[in-house]
Amino acid sequence: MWVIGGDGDMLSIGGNHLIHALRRNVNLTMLMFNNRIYGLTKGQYSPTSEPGKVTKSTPLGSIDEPFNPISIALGAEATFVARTHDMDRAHMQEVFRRAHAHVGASFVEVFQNCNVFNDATFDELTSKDRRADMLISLAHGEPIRFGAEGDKGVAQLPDGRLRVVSVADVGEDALLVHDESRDDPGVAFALSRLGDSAHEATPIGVFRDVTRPELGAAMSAQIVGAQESKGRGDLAALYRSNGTWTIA
Ligand SMILES: Cc1ncc(C[n+]2csc(CCOP(=O)(O)OP(=O)(O)O)c2C)c(N)n1
Ligand SMILES: [Mg+2]
Repeated sequence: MWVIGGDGDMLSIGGNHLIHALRRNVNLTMLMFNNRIYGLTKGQYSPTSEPGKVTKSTPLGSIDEPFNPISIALGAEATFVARTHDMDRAHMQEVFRRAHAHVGASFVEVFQNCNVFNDATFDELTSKDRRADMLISLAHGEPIRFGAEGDKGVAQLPDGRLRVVSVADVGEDALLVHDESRDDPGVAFALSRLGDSAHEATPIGVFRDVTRPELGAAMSAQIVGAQESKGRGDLAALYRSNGTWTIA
């Protein structure tokens, strides 16, 4: 089952449902189209609008700290977390295909332009001429490297933070090797904090892909187990069991 929503729907209006669907690993493929605005209702600020954003509901500029959707998903114990963007159909298809193949909850943030109410919000990252230098494409098992000439990369500092580096300065061996399957979400979280604005190099691709029992299967197994050990339930007997009272 696919769940398609916006940044407003999934992080604000239905934010509670998103985090618990992720935590419980419900078998849903969730695509969150992030245009950093409430588009359908004609241009109010959203949980991903940048500080200072002037909209119809923030005429003096937003004073809210925005959410980072990938950080939220990782913090909510999501088992599959990825990001793609609307200017690269091949990348989008591949990420959607992998999200759908994942068993359990998968969350995909899609950077999406809203040409009516928030035009060009991701242009610095996704436009054809900027993409190579501004999007850090994550590939499992490979050193994280990007730039038109492959001259930039991501390295981990001794204190755990990640930093964009020049490969010529640090050498290829110093680059972080991407591993989607790390049990600990710490490195994926640090990756989600890289480029935490639309003006800095920003990772795209799969941040995390791990296996955990999916809610529906786990619940079915529990019911089958209960039936095997206790026999079929008797609803009428349950109604008349101890916890009932007669109100005079
Ligand atoms: C519970 C609830 N509150 C408010 C609305 C009204 N509403 C419909 S769409 C929307 C904003 C959606 O913004 P977003 O999810 O970012 O989607 P976009 O239109 O930008 O793609 C709102 C507030 C609603 N449909 N349901
Ligand atoms: Mg929106």
